[in-house]
Amino acid sequence: MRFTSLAVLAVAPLLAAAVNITVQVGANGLSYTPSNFTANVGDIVNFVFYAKNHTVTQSSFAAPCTKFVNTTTNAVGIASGFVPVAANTTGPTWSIQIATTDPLWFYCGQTGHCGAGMVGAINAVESSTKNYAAFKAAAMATAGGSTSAAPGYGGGAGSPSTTGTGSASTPKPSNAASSLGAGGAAAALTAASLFAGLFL
Ligand SMILES: *[C@@H]1O[C@H](CO)[C@@H](O)[C@H](O)[C@H]1NC(C)=O
Ligand SMILES: *[C@@H]1O[C@H](CO)[C@@H](O)[C@H](O)[C@H]1NC(C)=O
Ligand SMILES: *[C@@H]1O[C@H](CO)[C@@H](O)[C@H](O)[C@H]1NC(C)=O
Ligand SMILES: *[C@@H]1O[C@H](CO)[C@@H](O)[C@H](O)[C@H]1NC(C)=O
Ligand SMILES: *[C@@H]1O[C@H](CO)[C@@H](O)[C@H](O)[C@H]1NC(C)=O
Ligand SMILES: [Cu+2]
Repeated sequence: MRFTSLAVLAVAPLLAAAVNITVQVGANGLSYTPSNFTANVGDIVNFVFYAKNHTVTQSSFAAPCTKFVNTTTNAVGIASGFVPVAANTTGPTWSIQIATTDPLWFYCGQTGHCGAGMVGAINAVESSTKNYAAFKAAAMATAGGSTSAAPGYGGGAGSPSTTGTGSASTPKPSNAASSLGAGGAAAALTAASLFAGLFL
């Protein structure tokens, strides 16, 4: 019994309390602020959208400006869809919950923004060749991010800035992170509730 108690005590400090992390989208030009940070499993990342018409779309290190799709499972990455926000105003918040500490790469799907360096990474490993600086450099080496205009899922009816309604055909997010909620349409609806709450 004593052993069991000690084991629990030894593990407990590893279970850091989940925290909220705020990322400003487009508050400082074509960039995320912060754009390169760590997060623990369970943490919530709140993306606050600023003026213009940006996205947060998951990609991969290999293809920084292309929407991530797992070719084995067909699961797609996280994607906010386009979020138009009027000049000098602050738009809605879109949230994800971190599900693993694997690196999560993302970019803005608006034409030209990824190629201008509007990318971000969560839990990129600095000592790896696949670090944030290398990712951003690769993004900026793409042809102006021109392959990136397609919105991720949620870009249409799921856009948080308009109706906020989830699409029934919303694909399941990859396991790197999840929109708040259980995934799939349920996640979209949960996100919709969050957005509705912010607007009303
Ligand atoms: C953390 O973010 C979630 C989702 O945006 C929000 O519901 C919650 O109130 C936030 N918690 C704190 C302590 O700010
Ligand atoms: C695709 O999904 C499978 C099954 O969940 C997983 O093992 C694999 O690592 C995923 N591939 C990528 C590139 O994330
Ligand atoms: C936001 O950008 C997308 C992609 O360029 C475009 O289809 C959409 O009409 C834009 N929304 C607004 C309100 O400008
Ligand atoms: C936004 O604010 C800037 C600086 O205060 C101002 O020059 C600009 O006219 C404003 N734009 C709009 C659309 O209100
Ligand atoms: C990215 O963040 C890591 C810490 O998480 C830091 O060591 C590294 O210098 C950052 N890289 C850039 C290019 O800002
Ligand atoms: Cu953008």
